[in-house]
Parts: sequence; C-alpha cells; structure tokens
Amino acid sequence: MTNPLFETLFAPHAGSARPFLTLADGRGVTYAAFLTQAGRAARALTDLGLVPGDRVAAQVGKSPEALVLYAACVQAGLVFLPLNTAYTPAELDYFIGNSGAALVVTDSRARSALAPVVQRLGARIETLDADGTGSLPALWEAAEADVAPAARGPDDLAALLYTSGTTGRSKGAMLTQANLLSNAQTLAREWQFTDRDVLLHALPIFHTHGLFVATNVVLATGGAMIFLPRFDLDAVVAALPRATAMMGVPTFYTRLLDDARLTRDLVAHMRLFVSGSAPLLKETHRQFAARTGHAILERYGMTETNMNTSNPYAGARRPGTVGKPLPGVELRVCAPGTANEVAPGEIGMIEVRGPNVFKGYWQMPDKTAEDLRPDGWFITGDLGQIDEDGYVHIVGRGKDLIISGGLNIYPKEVELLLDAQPGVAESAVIGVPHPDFGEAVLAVLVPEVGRAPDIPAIEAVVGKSLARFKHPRRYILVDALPRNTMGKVQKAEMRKTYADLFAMV
Ligand code: MLC
Ligand code: AMP
Repeated sequence: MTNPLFETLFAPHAGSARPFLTLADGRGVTYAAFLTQAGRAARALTDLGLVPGDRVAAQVGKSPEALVLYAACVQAGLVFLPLNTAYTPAELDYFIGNSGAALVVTDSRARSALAPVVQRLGARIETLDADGTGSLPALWEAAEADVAPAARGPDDLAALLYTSGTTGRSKGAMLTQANLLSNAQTLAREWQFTDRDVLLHALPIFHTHGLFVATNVVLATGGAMIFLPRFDLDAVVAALPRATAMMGVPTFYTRLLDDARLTRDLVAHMRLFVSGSAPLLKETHRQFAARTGHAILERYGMTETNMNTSNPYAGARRPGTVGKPLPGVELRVCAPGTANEVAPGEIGMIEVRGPNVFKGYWQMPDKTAEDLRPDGWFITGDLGQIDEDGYVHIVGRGKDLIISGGLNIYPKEVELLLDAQPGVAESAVIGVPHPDFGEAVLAVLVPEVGRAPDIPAIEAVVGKSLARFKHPRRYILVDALPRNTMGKVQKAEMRKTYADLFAMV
C-alpha cells in the first residue's frame, strides 16, 4: 500500500452514496461527497506548496469541513495537528513555533490576532469557519479532486497531538499511520462496530477521543455519525433515539443522569455506551445501568498510546475498572522508577507496549527517553493494579495531572504564571472533586509579606494567557503551603483539605 491509513480508512468509501455525517440541522453528508471534498482539499494543500511530512496546524470549530481537512492531510501525506479551540494566542505561539507548522488554519475571527504570530514563525495562514466557509474551502472548491494519495509508510507521521508536560511545556506526541490504523481496527473489532452503526458524536475533534477513537472507528467500518458541534444536553437527548452508539467523557454521563428525560425508552435503539479520558465513578456506572439497562463500557487510553485497555463488549463490564489490555497491547505494572513488575495485585506504575504506542515527542529526545524505554515500553504516569481476573484498575496518577471534564491540566503551567504575579510568594494548583467536571482546578496562594495579591488582576492575566478550562475555579489564600520534612509541597494533603469545596451531590 502506498498510504495505508488513507487506503484503509478513507479510499474504500469513495463513490459510496451511504451516509457518513448527519448534522444537527438534519443535513447529511455522504461518503462520496466527503471523499470528493477531501480529494479537492488534498490538491489545494499540495498546490499551496505543502509536501509530505509538513505539519498543518488547525484551530477550527467542529464541522464536516474540519474532518475534510483531516482526511486531506492523510491523503496528501501531511501531518495533522489539531488544536483545542480554547487555546489563547499565547498558547498557540508555542504550538506553531515548536511544531514548525507550514500552514495554520484558523477561524476567520481569530485570523488577525494570529497573523503576526504566524508571520513571525514563517508559516502560512488560511481560514476555515465552523459553518464550513473560509479561504481554505474557497481554494479547495476550485481544485480538482484527482490527487493520488501521497506515498506514506506505516511508520510515517500522520498526526502530532500536543499533550501537557509535567514541567509546564507541552510535548508533541508523534503518532504514526500504523499507530492510528492498528488502534482503529482493533477497537472496531472489539466493540463490534459495523456499517449499520450510527455513532452519536458530541466530543471535540481536536483530541484522540473524538478524532481517532470515535471518527476512525466509524471510518474503519463504514457506519454513520450524528455529528453535533458540542455536548448540548437537549441536542444529545434529541439524537439518542436515532443512534446505536455513543462515546463520551464521564461528564456526558453525569449530565445525562441529571436529566429526567434519560429513560430506558430513550436509549432503546442504542447498543453501546463508551466512557473514557477520565475515571468514571462506580456510582455513575451503577446509576446509568439502573436507569437505562446499559452497562457503560469503560476503556483507558492516552494521547501517546491511543487506547490501551477496554472492558469487554460481550462479558462483564466491571464498574471502577478499565478492563483488560486490547489485543496486541501489552500492559505491565512496575515498581515506580524501575522496570521491575510488582507482585500480582499490587499497585505500581502502568507501562504499555504495542503498535498503538507513539514514536516519541516531537524534537524532544530527552523527554522521549524519560518516558519511552528503548525496548518499546511506555511509562504512562498512571498508577494501577491488575486484579485476579486480569482487569486493570487505575488507582491514581503518579504525575501531577488534573483532568477536568476530560481535559488535562498540568498544575505547573498554571503555577508558573501565578508565581509571577505581584503579591504572590508561591502557589500550589490542585484538582479537587467537582460534581460536573469530575475535578476542578483550585489555586492556593501564599501572599508576599505585607502585600495582598489582587485576585481580579490575576484572573485577568490568567484569562489572557491560558485556555479557559485551565483557569482556577477558586483562589484561596493561606499563610504557608503544607510541606513535608524534605520541603516538598504536600498536594495529597491539600486535596483532602479542600475535598468538599465544590460539594459533590
Ligand atoms: C468547558 N469549560 C471547562 C471544560 N469545558 N472547564 C473545565 N473543564 C472542562 N472540560 C468551561 C467553559 O469554557 C465555560 O466557561 C464553563 O467551563 C462551563 O462550560 P460548559 O458550557 O458547562 O461546558 P461545555 O461546553 O458543556 O463542555 C464541557 C464538556 C467538554 C465536558 C462537555 O469540556 C467536553 O466535551 N470535554 C471532552 C474533552 C475530551 O474530548 N477529552 C478527550 C481527551 S483525549 P465559562 O467562561 O462559561 O465559565 C484523552 C485520551 C483518552 O484523554 O483516553 O480519551
Ligand atoms: P491525555 O493526556 O489527554 O491523553 O489523557 C490521558 C490520561 O487520561 C491518562 O494518562 C489517564 O490518566 C486518563 N484516563 C484516560 N482514560 C481513563 C479512564 N478510563 N480512567 C481513568 N483515567 C483515564
């Protein structure tokens, strides 16, 4: 094959009159129309002078055309770099600079703010708006759809996804064609997707979950998607009776459970609910089963590894576990800091190996060497244990990560900014339980002697610098941070102290 990802996921659907996407307004996009547009877009990108291996950064709203751009990048051999629409220009500066993106695709409203950054970094800028219009679609509408797929091998990069780093700077996870393809095919098989499936898609498409797990699985099997712009409860409730499957983060399920319209009848047509990206509370699993008769299937993955484990499609889906390693994926639990497996049932660091595991961090050989062992084992940073039946339990995180509504926040990035503000001697940022987002960001500040920090001024700086989901939801002033005898801030203790701040219901 000259381009395995394109030839397996996309090309087989060329000319097919089957539905691919149904939009919120009822409009439909067939596979044939989608593939024709992707071909034109691939030609337009090539005509812009982009060559295989070039990075295409896209911070665009969710639309069929955004997926066209992804397909076109695969066809033209370009490396797709999707970016969270919440990122600020300051954050984008880093991603564009670090990736050396040749093209930046943005919403037309963001163009003027981004143009100087793009110009300074020597990239080109085009627009694509959530309604499917913009300078890039204008180019592709005028292009021919006859471009042959660029020659790419299984080990060539298909995507670069930035994931927050423990030291504050994000790292670009290099995902190859084989990483994406192997995982899509494995998940499609394990979860028994077919061309009769209709996936309710309410996730963002700038992350592994919405782009690769959801979209690639549907492409791999020729099914359809009800493609909603975001998780809107009313729209989801309206669409559920027409869907057969849904993938979501735990917040989707808690929000549905809070709504009286969630009944057995509403989901009678569904065959599968999948949850991931953050821990699903056992209680949520049980309540959902009691209300709907459906056992949510929980799986575990990461940007760097795609999906690693899954509860079984046929078989016991155990609340509080993420199931067993997927076929072809090896998983072991090691004593932290070593490559020695712990005794069965004991807690340790989860490591994974397989065709799903990424190639390394973009231009960061040292970071890559820290996390990816030479023999292919990836050190996930998640603490877990394997029970006597082989089910994996995630029991915590070795890394200092907060997951809010399925989005990751590394405290260090927020702390560095807070520490630099007038009146702040030091800060600690932690995740505390939150009824909607699972965890919420809390900032604990120690004022400088005789100088109180101005919280609204700090919020204004945070607002300009960081994406909204990273913003502390609450600021608390204390005289000193709790430290152990080594002087290390005791975040576990702080999480206990503030556990009830956002009173769980
Ligand atoms: C939105 N906000 C968030 C937030 N999402 N704050 C914290 N955490 C989040 N996840 C902000 C909004 O900007 C808004 O700010 C306020 O919180 C309330 O917004 P909302 O309208 O309630 O949020 P909503 O748009 O409904 O989004 C919530 C959500 C969404 C949970 C539906 O965040 C979402 O779709 N999350 C999924 C993320 C995802 O796909 N993760 C997968 C990563 S891949 P204001 O200013 O109004 O207060 C991965 C690998 C794997 O992890 O295993 O899958
Ligand atoms: P990301 O860096 O956004 O890809 O997030 C990956 C992280 O999300 C993992 O390292 C886990 O900490 C977490 N995660 C994903 N799925 C689950 C799950 N089912 N249960 C608990 N944590 C999960």
